[in-house]
Amino acid sequence: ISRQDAHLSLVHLVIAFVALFLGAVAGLLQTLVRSGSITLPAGIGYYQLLTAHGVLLGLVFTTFFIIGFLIAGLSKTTGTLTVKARRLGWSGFLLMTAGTILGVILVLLNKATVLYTFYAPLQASPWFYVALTLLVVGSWLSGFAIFQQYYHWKKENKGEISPLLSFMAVITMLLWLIATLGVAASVLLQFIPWSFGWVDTINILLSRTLFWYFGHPLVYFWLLPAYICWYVIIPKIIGGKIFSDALARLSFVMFLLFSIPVGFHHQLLESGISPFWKFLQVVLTFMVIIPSLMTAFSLFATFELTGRPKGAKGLFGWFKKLPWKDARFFAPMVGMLIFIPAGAGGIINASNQMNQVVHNTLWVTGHFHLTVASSVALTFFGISYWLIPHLTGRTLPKKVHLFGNIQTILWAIGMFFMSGAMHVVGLFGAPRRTAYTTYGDHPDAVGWMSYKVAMAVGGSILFIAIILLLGLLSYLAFFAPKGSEEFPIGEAAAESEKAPALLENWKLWIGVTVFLILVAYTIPVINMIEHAPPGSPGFNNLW
Ligand code: HAS
Repeated sequence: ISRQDAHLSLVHLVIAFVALFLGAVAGLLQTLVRSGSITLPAGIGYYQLLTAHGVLLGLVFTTFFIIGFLIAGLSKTTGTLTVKARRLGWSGFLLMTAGTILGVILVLLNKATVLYTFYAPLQASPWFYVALTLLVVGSWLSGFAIFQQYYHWKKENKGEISPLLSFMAVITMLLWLIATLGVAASVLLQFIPWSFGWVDTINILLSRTLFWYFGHPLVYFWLLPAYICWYVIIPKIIGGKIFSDALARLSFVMFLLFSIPVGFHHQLLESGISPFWKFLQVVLTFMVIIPSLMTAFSLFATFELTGRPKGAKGLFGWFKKLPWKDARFFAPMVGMLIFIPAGAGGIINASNQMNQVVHNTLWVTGHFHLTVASSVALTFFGISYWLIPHLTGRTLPKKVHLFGNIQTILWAIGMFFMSGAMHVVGLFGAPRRTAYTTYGDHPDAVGWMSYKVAMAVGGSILFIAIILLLGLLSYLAFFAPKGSEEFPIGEAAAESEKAPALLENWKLWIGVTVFLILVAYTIPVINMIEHAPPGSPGFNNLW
């Protein structure tokens, strides 16, 4: 891609990996504290570290990586960015970076120890909410950059179906834009006036609802770029074709429709929301599982169709024909494999009765370390192995494949111990988000301790894996041999049907999305406003 676009993409990746490092340090320390292995010096708090870990990895690493990757992908598939798109991209980057720096400083100063969900009545410094606003508004500008470039391509190529990657990038950013409206409303209308002291109280139920209106699609904002890699990049790397362009687009459209009106599945144990609306949103949650099942089907089909011409026989003969030594493939593939149990865990969470058992336990923490911190993160690492040298004008040497694969294996082992222990001890009732405690030596809590130690061991292995990753990426950015590394983009199989233009009818899909959101949220939100219990004055002195 052009130097200017490479530069824009690269600056996003730099911030992403700095955040990954800082977030990993906070993660390592908090797991060691929690298991009772260390005590923190200098008045640093467990929840302060947990906030830094969640914000830096869940919000900063992901958002910057995703936008950097999508910008590069768009430049590759639709041509060099227009001046307007590039300007929007840079403005977005600068605002997001300013918000991130301000937010991280406040977390480090212990002025925003509210965890990444910033639930009221926990109250942060008002400037933390201002920082969040900058981050979100900045990301909107980046989204507009992507829309602008896509629109430009469509204008230049009237009547043609857009390149698959650019279509997927538009859906990802559209999803983000619609979802962040919830968090923007909550921050601007509730948190900022309340934390500056302009109003005395806050409607807690409404703020949590607006958070989860955003919080669930947030997880698909993380997932879709990984799916872009699985659908578009992986087929090229394994020497195959995309099974069906139309199926891939349809699954993305379904994510747009069904990933937003489902936030109540995070609030199944929240009083104040009537069971009918929870039921409706659980039904919609089961709808959003379908595009993932379609994705699994499509991936198996791609693997099999690629293996057959290479002589693969029998039901699983294709397995041996996959390029297991290629780090660009291996990391995302392990991510895919992990997504099978991770997705099953999500289906358990979404089932109302089972949610009563797992909600607010370490099981949920285990779930999201398999989904976002394994399937998504490993895919992002796999992308970085070729994207970084592509952007810096270098190549990916053979030995890096080997070390990259060691990195992936270390990650899988670390996660097996950490997330496995979280899942099991969660079923025994161990709550999430608690500092080291034995609850007055209660036998149950004492019984959880060995699992917490296993979590710390897994966390330490993950930390070593991060150091290895950052070493490899620095090598690729600064020291690898000069040259040009391929930006792999797959093509649809010749036998597959062309995607119908209907899939690019944005008015239709945005219309249906808005309709579903209104159905799922209007009455419950009116109820929350009308029957609001006395608001909370807020609590900022907990730690
Ligand atoms: Fe989740 C909580 C339900 C997916 C992330 N989730 C969370 C939280 C996070 C998170 C961060 O219903 C905690 C939030 C907090 O702080 O409180 N989740 C689901 C469901 C899915 C799901 C139904 N979650 C994700 C993804 C995430 C993520 C993806 C991040 C990226 N989740 C919940 C619920 C809760 C929840 C409740 C609230 C719990 C509570 O009470 O607090 C589904 O989307 C999952 C569908 C996935 C599948 C798997 C398809 C498999 C594929 C791979 C195929 C593999 C191949 C390789 C082809 C059905 C596509 C084969 C190769 C060979 C060689 C064999």
